[in-house]
Amino acid sequence: MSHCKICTSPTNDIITFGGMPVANGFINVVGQDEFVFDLTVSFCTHCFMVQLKETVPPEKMFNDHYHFMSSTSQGMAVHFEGNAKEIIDRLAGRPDSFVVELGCNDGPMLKHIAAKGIRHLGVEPSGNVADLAQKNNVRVLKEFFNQKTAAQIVQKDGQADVICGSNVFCHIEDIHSVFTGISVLLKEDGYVYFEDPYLMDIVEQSSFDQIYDEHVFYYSGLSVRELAKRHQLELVDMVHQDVHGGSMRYYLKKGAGYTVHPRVEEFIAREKSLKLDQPAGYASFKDHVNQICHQLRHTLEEIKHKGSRIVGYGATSKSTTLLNYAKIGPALVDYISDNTPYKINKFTPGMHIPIRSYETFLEDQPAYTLLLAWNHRREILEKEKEYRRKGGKFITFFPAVTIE
Ligand code: DWN
Repeated sequence: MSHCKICTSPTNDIITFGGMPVANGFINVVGQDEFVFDLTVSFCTHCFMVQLKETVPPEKMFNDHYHFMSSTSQGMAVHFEGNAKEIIDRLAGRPDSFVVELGCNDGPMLKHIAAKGIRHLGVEPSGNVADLAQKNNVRVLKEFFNQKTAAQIVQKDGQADVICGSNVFCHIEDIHSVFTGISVLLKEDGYVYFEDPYLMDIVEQSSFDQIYDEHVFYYSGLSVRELAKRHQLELVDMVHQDVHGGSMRYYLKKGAGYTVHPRVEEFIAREKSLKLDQPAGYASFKDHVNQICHQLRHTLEEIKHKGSRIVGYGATSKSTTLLNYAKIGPALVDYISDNTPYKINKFTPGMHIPIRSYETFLEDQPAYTLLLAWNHRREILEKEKEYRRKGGKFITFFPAVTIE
């Protein structure tokens, strides 16, 4: 029996994927040692948090060889610029404001804050991406964020008007230390926002590839409201984001008694109508996941049987779960094209599919392309109009396998 990382109550398992390598553990040579852990997701009936049962030490995931760069997607660049604009608008009229972003990656959001001359700090433990942020004129502290780092920041820069994080809060197992840090760092009238993949989207689409080592928590309005209360914060708004397969942005303020936007109750009511506050809401998830894996393997095998070639598009972190659980390797997918220089000529964790440059894909024009970066579907289909015009087809798989 395992216990909730938030409230220590016993948890119920939702699905087990078995032994899984770390999602960004791309290897240089096949045969190289790979760290494997048991990937299981569980649910706490007491505080409603969906979470990984076994976790990987943060240093094994976020280090000087982190493979994911936020700026690889044009769509996300636009999204982060929008986030920066919202902060700039909200801070208008507040003198000498200070913005802190946790996990700023290579700086796609903070570079816009920096360009406006607003005081800011990115807290980023992955040294290689932090260096890139600095090249974008972003001020960075290369550390994990917690109470101690928060106190250091306050001593040097004072308290923050805004503390934010995109695709970061769900990565941190010791989330209590982050919230304790927030209570130290945030001004009384400041606000926090964070956005992460939304549990309701994951359950509704069965998008199980969002489940991997880096994603320790799968947040909902139900769980965030409880977590916030424990740290004397109030969930005051929720805004759905059409990125990364469906994300939710949560806004929190210090204390209680604020006017809470009616959207919060509406989202929580929808979550309850799907029974995400009880084990019944997760009962069919495993069957849906297994159906998708079966259908996808069958589709790929049929295509290969007919003599066509398949390549992958986007060596995503999330595809580690899909490829390993559905047992999709180089016998089905020749290679995966990716635009991250750091990933080229490496092999995917566990299934060892080679990664090739985008130029390879363009020259190759394979008949079928498995869209592993399905969360960037709109952007990629737009970019690959010519490939499709010439007859190339994309295969997607959530909520069901589709060829388009
Ligand atoms: O939370 C996380 C999310 C936000 O980012 C992290 N834990 C790690 C990472 O997850 P991911 O690797 O699954 O994210 P993406 O954004 O789905 O990765 C897209 C991959 O596809 C990148 O390697 C870049 C590549 N790509 C490409 O080759 N051509 C992406 C686009 C849009 C393209 O046109």
